[in-house]
Amino acid sequence: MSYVDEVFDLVVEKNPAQPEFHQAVKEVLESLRVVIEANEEAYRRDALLERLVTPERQLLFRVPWVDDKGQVQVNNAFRVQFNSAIGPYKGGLRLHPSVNLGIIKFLGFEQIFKNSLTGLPIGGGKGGSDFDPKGKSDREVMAFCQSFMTELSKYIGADTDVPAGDIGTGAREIGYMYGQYKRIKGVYEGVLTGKGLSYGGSLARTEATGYGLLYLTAEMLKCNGHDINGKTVVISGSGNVAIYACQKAQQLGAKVVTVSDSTGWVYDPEGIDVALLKEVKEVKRARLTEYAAARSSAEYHEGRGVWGIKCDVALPCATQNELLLDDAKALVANGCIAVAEGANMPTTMEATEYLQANGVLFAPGKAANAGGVATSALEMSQNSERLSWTFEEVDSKLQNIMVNIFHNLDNAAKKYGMEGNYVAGANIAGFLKVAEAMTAQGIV
Ligand code: NDP
Ligand code: 2IT
Repeated sequence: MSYVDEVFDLVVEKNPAQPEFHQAVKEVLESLRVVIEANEEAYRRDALLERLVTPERQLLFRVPWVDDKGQVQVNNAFRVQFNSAIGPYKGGLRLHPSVNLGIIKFLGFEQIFKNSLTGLPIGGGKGGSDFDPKGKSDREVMAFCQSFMTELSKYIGADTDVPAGDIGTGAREIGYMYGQYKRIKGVYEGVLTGKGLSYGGSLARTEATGYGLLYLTAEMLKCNGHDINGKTVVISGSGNVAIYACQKAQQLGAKVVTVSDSTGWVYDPEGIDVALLKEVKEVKRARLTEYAAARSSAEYHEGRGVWGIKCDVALPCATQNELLLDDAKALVANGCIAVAEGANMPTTMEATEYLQANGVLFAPGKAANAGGVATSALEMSQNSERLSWTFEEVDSKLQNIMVNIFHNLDNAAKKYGMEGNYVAGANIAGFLKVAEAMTAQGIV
């Protein structure tokens, strides 16, 4: 049996009931076959793949907190410190009822390669909890965040592990967590990114994932003879990534006609009104029904459905496995030319393969959404030098990073005989740097 297949079987055997983790590992290992085969003897001797798929450290802890009625609640929490070969662990914290160890491991594993692709010195990690911020009062969210950080603070630091936002963790949650870390440790350091601008945050971090997604998508289109200007775009999600993807798409001359949330979706043929979307989602924390109620051109539909709308470009920006084979078929039938993943692993493997087989340009999340973590690394740099850069400075660095990422994965795909396969290109380019660092550092 090949080394890749042996290691994949081992992952399934040793990590039962973690399907998302298996899926993430399978996608990476499949596209690494050609690289692994070329170095098989050395990699096998060093158990390089076994070490790569096994987190350096996994923290599991309980988070007790008191709700507004005086009732004690208990949540499960996780921090997976996956790989520190090229820098301190770096990656977000997800707060969502669906969070479990397998979800955090899939996200942490993806983060290793994503962070490598940014070209910046950050290792891979991820964390979170099954706490649901939805419907909780600010006081309850603070109680949870303080209790969560009381335990997490023992394991993180500006030079060891630097968490940030993800689903359910935005500016409010980062603020409460930062306050508690500072209080417990007595140090003012860049231990979290995505901080508020008044206490060490970076300009453009809020916008970075969505903006970066569009910078990479525009470059991919350009290099394949298309122009983002004038394209019709469908977006799923209506959170941090979706909102700023929408904004930048419009700035680049595209028309975004859909957004969604966990209960329904909006079709707005006139183009999404970003100011209204921000008011509904960032200020009121309300449902998309409120967006539709306030805008006569918008239709609201229950359930899922954005991939059935005719478009040139599709940007999944909500969550994992939200774009399935039938959705891919609908996109192809409607003439879609490009899909770029704003979310982590939103497209199933069979949907990805169908899109690629039908000539759709496909940018995987670990490249396309890397602008968020890249700008987090820029926030770390600013914190270290105790300076703040202007919006334009950060944004122009972000643009360069995204354009470089695209060319790195394009070149890697070409070099290994898979021209146009950006999934393989991203996995190979991300892997090679980490593998070289792991090899140089010996058996650790
Ligand atoms: P937010 O919490 O800001 O928004 C998430 C959006 O996705 C909401 O509209 C939410 O709807 C929807 N959503 C979440 N879970 C589900 C679900 N199970 N089914 C349907 N819809 C769902 O998160 P972000 O925008 O930050 O994150 C979105 C994606 O992007 C995630 O995959 C995340 O890992 C990834 N990502 C985020 C980065 C960042 O910097 N924030 C960086 C790189 C990737 P509702 O409000 O109804 O729950
Ligand atoms: O998935 C991701 O890359 C993020 N949620 C951002 C991580 C970060 O450290 O900014």
